[in-house]
Amino acid sequence: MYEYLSVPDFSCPGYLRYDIQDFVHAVIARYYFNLYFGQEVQGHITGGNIVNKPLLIYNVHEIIQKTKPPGHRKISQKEPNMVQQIKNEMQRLGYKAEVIPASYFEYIRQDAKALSECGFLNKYQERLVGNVFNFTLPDTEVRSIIIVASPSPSTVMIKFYLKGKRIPLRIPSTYVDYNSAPVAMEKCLNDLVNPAGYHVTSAQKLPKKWLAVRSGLGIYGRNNICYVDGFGSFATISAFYSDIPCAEGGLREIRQMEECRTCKACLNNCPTAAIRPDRFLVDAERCLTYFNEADGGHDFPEWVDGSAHNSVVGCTRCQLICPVNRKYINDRSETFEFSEEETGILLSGGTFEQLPEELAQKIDKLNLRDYLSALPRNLKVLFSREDITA
Ligand code: B12
Ligand code: SF4
Ligand code: SF4
Repeated sequence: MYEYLSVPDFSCPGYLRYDIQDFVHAVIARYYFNLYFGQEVQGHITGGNIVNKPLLIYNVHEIIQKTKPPGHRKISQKEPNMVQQIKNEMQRLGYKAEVIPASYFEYIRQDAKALSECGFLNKYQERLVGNVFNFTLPDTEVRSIIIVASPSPSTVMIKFYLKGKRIPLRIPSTYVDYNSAPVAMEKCLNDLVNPAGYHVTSAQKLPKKWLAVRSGLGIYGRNNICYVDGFGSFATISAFYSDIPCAEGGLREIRQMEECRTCKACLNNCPTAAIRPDRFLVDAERCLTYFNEADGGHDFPEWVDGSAHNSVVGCTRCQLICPVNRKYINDRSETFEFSEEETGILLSGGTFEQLPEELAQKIDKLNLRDYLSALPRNLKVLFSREDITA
């Protein structure tokens, strides 16, 4: 029986009998099995009965020809001192960090290529992987990539006042610190490494969740979100280029949490069926967040039920229901309020420059500036659930 996570030692990959015989091949095959077919295929890989074997073998061989991933070895303990100092300092500040050598960038690039060729990406994801991410290293000297996870409150509460009613609404984890966390971390890192002559710069255009999982910082949940020990999925992930030397070690395989084997809570609680039972990759074009982060020129599709909406922007359904997250629920106690007048201004859809100063400050503190044009549409649908027509 093929066990995705419980094979304790990959040096005994008896579960793959075909052309895949050695350690490295088995590790890659395991990864691509899951990439292409999702974990539902596990039960089919008994007695050599591989679903769509030709496709798998073809892909595995093609990938082996092009890359020789370093496999699933623990990152070397003999890392240069600075790398260890970074990890220690981040830990001291309540964050978690991993550092991978820039030479591994090629494997990340290959992952991206394999992913875009797997045939399961929708147009949006194809655009992300093909055009939005930038897999070209900057011209400055880059020797390593630092990936940092910082805890984020599970939700932030906002109270809106409208037509004499008080309407409490949520903002999900990671929105309020999406921009501020990388800036704060870049500063901390530079304060630490600059005296030794090293530099750190933000790497916004890298696939951060992916780097977090491949570097060993986190692990996927069925909801496609990255879980970090000590934070659950309530973690903002930031990535940085640096000129700090980093020992070669191992990239981790793409893994899913043990807990997901016997749980489908996120799948069942997803209001738009974006989490699919037949494969791992989330259907991003069905995710509520995809619709409510879009600017106000886009209406919600008719098939999205009114009861699906739950947050000012984004969605909390697949995270708040997760049993692994239970012990990390730490909604931010500070509550933000928007008066009747301020709520009215937000509903009218003005630009940031048109906002009164106090309102502009609140919007910035909540990091909602990028979503200003989305707010009238999002708030109207949420208010209508309270029987208030905005
Ligand atoms: C584009 C984007 C979106 C899009 C598309 C999401 C998507 N899944 O593609 C939309 C708008 C829908 C979105 C929604 C959300 N997002 Co978003 N998003 C991003 C962004 C910019 C890129 C994500 C990406 O790489 N997509 C491409 C797909 C192909 O990558 P992937 O999902 O990792 O795919 C991998 C897995 O599917 C895996 N895989 C495939 N098969 C299998 C099989 C098995 C068994 C396993 C284990 C793995 C596996 O392989 C793929 C490649 O490695 C990142 C920031 C960044 N620069 O990285 C934030 C980011 C991923 N988002 C984030 C968050 C918080 C969210 C939301 C929770 C927001 C919310 N509350 O509403 C939702 C969650 C939706 C969900 N369930 O995934 C955080 C995640 C933090 C974390 N702890 O993981 C990030 C990292 C932002 C940040 N800096 O913190 N997001
Ligand atoms: S809700 Fe269940 S299946 Fe979904 S990520 Fe959490 S443990 Fe995994
Ligand atoms: S964020 Fe909401 S819509 Fe998107 S996958 Fe999670 S539960 Fe589904």
